[in-house]
Amino acid sequence: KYHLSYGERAKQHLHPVARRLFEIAQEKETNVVVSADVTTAGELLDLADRLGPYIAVLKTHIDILDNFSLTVLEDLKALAARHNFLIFEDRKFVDIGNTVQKQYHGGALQISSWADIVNCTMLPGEGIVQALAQTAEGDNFPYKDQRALLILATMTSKGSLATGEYTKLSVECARKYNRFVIGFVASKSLADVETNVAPLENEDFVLFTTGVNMASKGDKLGQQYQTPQSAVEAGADFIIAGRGIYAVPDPVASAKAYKEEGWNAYLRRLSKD
Ligand code: UP6
Repeated sequence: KYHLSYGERAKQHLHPVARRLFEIAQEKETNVVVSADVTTAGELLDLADRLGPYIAVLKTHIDILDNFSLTVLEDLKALAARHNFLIFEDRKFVDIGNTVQKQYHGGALQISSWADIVNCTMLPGEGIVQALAQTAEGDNFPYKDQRALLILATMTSKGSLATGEYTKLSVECARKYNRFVIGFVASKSLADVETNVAPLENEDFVLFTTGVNMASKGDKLGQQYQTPQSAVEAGADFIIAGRGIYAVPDPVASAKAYKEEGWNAYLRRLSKD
């Protein structure tokens, strides 16, 4: 679907969360996701408020907050509503079905109550997706149709084992559970991955790409970066940047720069196909 605009994809998509995501991207003219990996509630809310106008999604690791409390999430939700962005908790669920259901819905972090989008790894096999989908599609789930899952299909860290069979199972499970799974986190398009599950009719999975940085090639702990432009050229619909945006003297200026590069690359992709 790379030849379609976000607005067109918003109209056609069957999943309400994907529709909202594309609508936001189109309206705000941004495909930027900021990975707000700061460790205090104050910094997180401050970033959300200042960067909110320039992003489509705010990605959190809520368990890295030193001073976590559930009230932070009320404030975060209010900022998401004010600035019109979605919240993606980068929880990377990785356990048996019975456990991830409890980690997702309820628990200390109440993730299902505030995160529009969550993600999981495929290491445990199909059951993890089945379990999360079962929770989200259950009759008693209060946020029905307002929640979505991304599958972590590849990783950006050096020596990652999220390749081959792992990535193949990611695509297969996205197809099998497409009422909850809206896409992937991966470094490039997965359109060429050979699978044993045929593509769906009008399939339109959303691709989020992490490891995006305009000024660095990587860090000392194995992270590997590409630029917003190369990510979009490789198939990213949304570019996720953390330190490139928040760990610089002027995060607002940086968010604007990523927005511009990401959006221009998207426009070029549209005009090419
Ligand atoms: N992330 C990756 N690579 C992956 C999956 N997730 O970097 O394969 C996440 C990290 C971090 C963010 O957990 O929150 O994306 C990247 O941050 P950075 O831009 O500061 O490197």
